[in-house]
Amino acid sequence: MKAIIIGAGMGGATAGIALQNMGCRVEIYESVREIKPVGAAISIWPNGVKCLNFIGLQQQIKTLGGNMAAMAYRDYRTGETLTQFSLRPLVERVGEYPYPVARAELQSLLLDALGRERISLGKRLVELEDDGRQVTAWFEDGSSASGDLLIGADGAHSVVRGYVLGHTVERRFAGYVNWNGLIAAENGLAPADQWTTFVGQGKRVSLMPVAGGRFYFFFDVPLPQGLRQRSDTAKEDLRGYFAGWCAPVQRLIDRLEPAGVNRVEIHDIDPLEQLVRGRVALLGDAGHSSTPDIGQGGCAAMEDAIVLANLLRTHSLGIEDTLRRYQESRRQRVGSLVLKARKRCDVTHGKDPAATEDWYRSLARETGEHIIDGLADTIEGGPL
Ligand code: URC
Repeated sequence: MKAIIIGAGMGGATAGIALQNMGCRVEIYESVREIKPVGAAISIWPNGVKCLNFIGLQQQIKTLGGNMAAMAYRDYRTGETLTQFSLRPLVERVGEYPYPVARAELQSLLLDALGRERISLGKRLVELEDDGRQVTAWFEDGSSASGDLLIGADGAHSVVRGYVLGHTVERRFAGYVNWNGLIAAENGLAPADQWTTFVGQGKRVSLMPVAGGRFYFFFDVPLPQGLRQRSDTAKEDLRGYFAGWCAPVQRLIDRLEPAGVNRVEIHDIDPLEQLVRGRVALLGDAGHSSTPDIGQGGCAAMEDAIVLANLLRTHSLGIEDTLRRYQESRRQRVGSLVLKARKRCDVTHGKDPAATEDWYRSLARETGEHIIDGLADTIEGGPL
């Protein structure tokens, strides 16, 4: 069997490794000339970690992952702790640790495991054809590639999605802007082994431990789309939005290197009815584009990859049949993750200010159980 994969991001690379592990030939085509992941870091929750374990990267992910032993919410103005609790009960319940990781390091790990020679860069997909026996992809440079199946792992702006659905879909602006990056951990910011989030005014500032004594930080601010702000004005912009916030937040802004800060207008896409057409399947953001509010975008892409590879290995009624089974096994799961993230997004970012105030009050009563239940529920919905 030969698979053509469009896109060498997390989902495409994980699918490539999983398929190679089962003896499938894999060719990956990536539109950009240099792979630069969006976002400085990403949380790999235990459902995602299990997918990496499954494809043989258990030791490697452990090394890249931060030690996130605890979780805390703090009041934006006073810095007072609203709730703080160990994540150990979560780990014991689901059987694996969560690992926040630097995106570039994860990407590099995946590409090395895959074999970089499998990837052709600068290949922008322009057309697809499925003749019932083979799928052929044509690229902007006039070249083409054929295989028994094609996986569209070409991200939120997927071209393959248009082919599968027969129409284009609009991304939905989620109503907030996210600034993110990596910074050296220090106690003046937050404890180095804790995921700490400052909340207030429908905004948040979050610090997650990543290996190498670093934090992944992100700032969320409800804002309209299309403001004329750039990453290099991040410091001034954030000083304005977070005026009056407590000392650790001011310290974080002071320490930022604007060149390393990403500014992202957050979008998602309504859950899709269809993830496959004939011999073509959507995977990752191409098939379900989520806000980052439950940290499941990358995890869901990796789940897709291992489910698809497993079905291809264990079923024999033909590619089309297997892809339909993939769609049936994934559609509900990925749709529910998109909607769960959207719901959390709205509560966190003050869409209904009364609901957000209720949430702040509930954090002051939280002992960890409710939050861990929510996290475990999401994690246990995964395939492993
Ligand atoms: N939860 C996460 C979030 N990760 O696990 C993450 C969030 N990354 O709410 N937001 C973000 O940018």
